[in-house]
This record gives sequence, C-alpha cells and structure tokens, in this order.
Amino acid sequence: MRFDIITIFPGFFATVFDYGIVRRAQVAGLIGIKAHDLRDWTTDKHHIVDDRPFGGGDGMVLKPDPIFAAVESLAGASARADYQAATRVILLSPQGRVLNQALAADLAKSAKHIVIIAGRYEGVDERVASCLVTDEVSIGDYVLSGGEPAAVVLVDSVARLIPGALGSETSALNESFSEGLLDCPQYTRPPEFRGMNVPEVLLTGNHAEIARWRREAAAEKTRRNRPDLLK
Ligand code: 6GU
Repeated sequence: MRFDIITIFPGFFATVFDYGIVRRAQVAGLIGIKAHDLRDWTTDKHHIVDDRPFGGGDGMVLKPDPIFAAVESLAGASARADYQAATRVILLSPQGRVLNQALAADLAKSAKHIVIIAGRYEGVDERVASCLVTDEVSIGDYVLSGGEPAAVVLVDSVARLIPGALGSETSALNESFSEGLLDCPQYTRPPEFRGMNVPEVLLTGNHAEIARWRREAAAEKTRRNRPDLLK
C-alpha cells in the first residue's frame, strides 16, 4: 500500500513514521509513505497556496489549483471517476465523516494507494471536496490547526491492519472496537504494587474464569468510559 501525503508542512512527517509497527511495515515493504510539499505544485513566483475567502471572513483558504495539480500527478487523474479502483483520495478536515475502526479496516482491505490531503483549519476550496476527493475524513469532534496530526493517525490506524504488519495475525481481532467493546484491563508483575493487588482470578491459571472476568471487566470499563458504544 502506498500513502502519499500532500501538505504545506512536509517536515512535520520527517521522523513520525520511523517507530514501531509503522516502521516495521515500511522496512518489510508492505507500505510506503511519502510527504509532498504542496508548494511544489504552485506555478507563481511566490509559491502561494492560499487566498482570502470569497464572501469575506477570517483566515485563508487553500487554493484549488495546486491541489488539483498535486492529485493529478500522484493519482494520475484529477476527477474522482478517473482514478484506479483501488485509489482513494482523502481530504482531512473537521467537516469529514469521523474516522472509526470500520473505515480503517475498509481502507486496509480495499485500497492500494491512498492520497491524503492535509487541510488547514480555515478551509480548503470546496471544489477539492466536490471533484477530487473520494472520502472527507475527520479524526474527532475537536479542532486541530491543520490536518497533519490527523494524517499520522489515519496512516497508523490503516497500516497496522495490513496483513503481516502486526507480529501476530490475530492480534487485531482481539482489541478495542473490533467487538464493539473496549479492551479489558491488563496487569503485569509485580502482583502487589504500592498496596494495589492484581485481581486474584488472573493469578489462578483458570482460563475459563479468566475469560469470564475479562468480558465483565471490558463491559464495566465500556459502561464507565464509553456508554455510547453499548447503545
Ligand atoms: Cl482531519 N483536521 C482538522 N483541522 N481538525 C480536525 C480534524 C482534521 N479532525 C478533527 N479535528
């Protein structure tokens, strides 16, 4: 799978993908990630990527022309209908649909090439969303100053679901959200730490009882922290 990130801050990504599973997936040749400077697709002397909003208002808006040229050169086309079937062009913006595990899994399964446009919070000319973009995605209901941190989140959540990226093929099956519940609490040594004890059942070796405790502890944690998941 190829990830191409279009950004006004390519340096932001200099080392962020050099760790853990994402690094391993790159070293293994399962994924390639490249950040591209949007300014490389400007044609004016000052490499201007933004302009004032029509109709007035605060802030600047990313111009359509450099973004169309960037997508044209990275995806081979600049209209949604003309991309290869396994190509997705994703605009990251607070106006998108909210990223969840199902969307990450769908991308890991069906995409071979993901072009990511990191928007800025003031906005991106809407012709990008209406013509170029296959998916407009947000990472949650809060405002970031730019799409760059969201691009890191998106790449990580998809990359780790690509077959072979995780150490064990099954470990993605047994985690938060894949069953609609949060993960159960985990403990390691020592069995007593600062007067706090590991739940007795986990020390018994009784696998049926441990599985039961874990299901109940996961449900309790979900009730407390994410009651919305139980509806
Ligand atoms: Cl994708 N971009 C920005 N600027 N803010 C966000 C976001 C994206 N997702 C949540 N907040």
